Amino acid sequence: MVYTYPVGGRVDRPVERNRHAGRLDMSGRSRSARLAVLVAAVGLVTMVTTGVTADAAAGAPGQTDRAAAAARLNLLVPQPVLVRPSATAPYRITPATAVWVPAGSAEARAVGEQLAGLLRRSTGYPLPVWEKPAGSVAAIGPGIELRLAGLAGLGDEGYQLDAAPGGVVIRAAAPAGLFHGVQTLRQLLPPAAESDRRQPGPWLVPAGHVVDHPRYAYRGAMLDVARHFFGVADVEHYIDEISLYKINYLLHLSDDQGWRIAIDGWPRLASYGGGTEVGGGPGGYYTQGQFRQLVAYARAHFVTIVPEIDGPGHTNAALASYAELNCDGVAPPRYTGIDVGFSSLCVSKPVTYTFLRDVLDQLARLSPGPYLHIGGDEAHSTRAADYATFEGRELPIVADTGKAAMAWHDIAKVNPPTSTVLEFWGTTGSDQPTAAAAARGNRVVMAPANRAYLDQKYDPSTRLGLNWAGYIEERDAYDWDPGSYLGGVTGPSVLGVEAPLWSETLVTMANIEYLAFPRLPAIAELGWSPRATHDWNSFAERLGAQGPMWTVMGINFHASPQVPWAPGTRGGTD
Ligand code: TNX
Repeated sequence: MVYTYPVGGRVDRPVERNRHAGRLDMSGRSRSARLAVLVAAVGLVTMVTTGVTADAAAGAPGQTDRAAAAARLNLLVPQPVLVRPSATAPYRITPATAVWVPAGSAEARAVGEQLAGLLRRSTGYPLPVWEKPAGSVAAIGPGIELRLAGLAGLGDEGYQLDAAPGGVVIRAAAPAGLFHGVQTLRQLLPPAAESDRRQPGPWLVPAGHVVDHPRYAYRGAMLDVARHFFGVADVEHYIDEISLYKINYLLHLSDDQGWRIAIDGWPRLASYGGGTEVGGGPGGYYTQGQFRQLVAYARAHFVTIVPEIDGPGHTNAALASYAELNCDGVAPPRYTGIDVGFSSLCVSKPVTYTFLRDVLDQLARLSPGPYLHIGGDEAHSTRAADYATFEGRELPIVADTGKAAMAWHDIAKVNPPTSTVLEFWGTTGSDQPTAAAAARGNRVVMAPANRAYLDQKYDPSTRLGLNWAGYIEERDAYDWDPGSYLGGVTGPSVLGVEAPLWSETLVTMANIEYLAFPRLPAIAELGWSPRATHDWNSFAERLGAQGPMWTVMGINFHASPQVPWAPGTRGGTD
């Protein structure tokens, strides 16, 4: 197996926290010295593929390790479209393993860098990232190869993963597919691979073939940073966690208790309206630079930020910041409770629409995704006629920005244009206005509150969360079908699913994790996996196998009594 590569081709610099002494650091070497190192590396790789060096260096993996590796192929969440185990030996990551990426795709390279960076921490191996020139052919490996290649019917997010004794190849039509394939690979490795400290291994990837693509294009994990503010680092951490389960959309940015994004021309929205939160804490907001940073971080994890600015209700923070937005010209005090439905923008005032245009224009420019979420829910303080007037003026403002509007399904009653995506948060299987909108052509994201709301308590003993939609244990979160839950909203009318995490009771990242895990992976599986794979017992077993990995990652999760957690699982507390 011979590879060619560009002499002087870029070589990854291991991240600082890598403590491995013998790494291949190519920086500062002459061209010929670099070539020599590369040739030596190929020699090593050749020996590894013939099975010599690795076992001699680190001791051959025992039967238990091999059996555990083989089992992992059947313990993936979300369940892939097709998994075919192979009888051959697993692939073993060794000190000679390289991550190969296609030349000429910065995005694909970044995915390779992420994988290498993650595995360097736990394996201590150098894991250089090398570019493979277009046109070079090889069946498999050596090492782990990310390959951009058209694959019929898998779309941009689909991928194919092949693991054999000589290496692992992940193929996808686009970098998003490579990223999702890498998330699958992470679950194929032992849980210790997720450690941020060097672990003994062995690092076995079970031999087999996986073909995968999502059932739905939209798989959201809305996080409410308004009721309690969460800074950039927390949101990035949540992006790390949700993207492991192939979630691809995020974010709720304003509500009664807080306005969380700086808007040019309306400085008090953030400086005053962002200055508190539920319970009266200090709150906070993102500068536009920080928001750009979040967008970029999300993008690198193939997550799209959908900014939500709720209106005409859920707007007390804006009304408190600017008196002119109120019909009576008087700014209310800021609000730190958890009631809903008491605030409304002033529908009859022109300044309301100047404000909305300024906000939505700026957010549209900051957000590369296709949607702006405009809320529209629980406008109990806005008369029905005013609500229709308001949405009738706001929807064209969104259209002017070049984005499609997304809104809670309450907006269905005003016949929004068919480009408007409705997000269903009801708790019953029928909603006439939403069904009628679907019949007209609107698409719907399913987030039924009694199934998908991550902020609802698991059971009466859960300290965090609310329970207005009921208690939601793991099986409740998993055992429903987004494709048939709501009458008249089936087939192509369903754009996807979302797992909203409202933050009235959430103060810390540990709080977020406790409510999101293990229910977020349930909703993620509903969004990704084919309906034909739906099976509670299978899901519960596969979910149970995530426990040791979450334990290694330090995720503070609810060890649901409904799930057979694998040995090595340590649940968290709320
Ligand atoms: C309802 S349903 C809300 C949120 C609350 C949540 C609490 C919907 C679109 N809005 O404003 O935070 O309940 O569970």
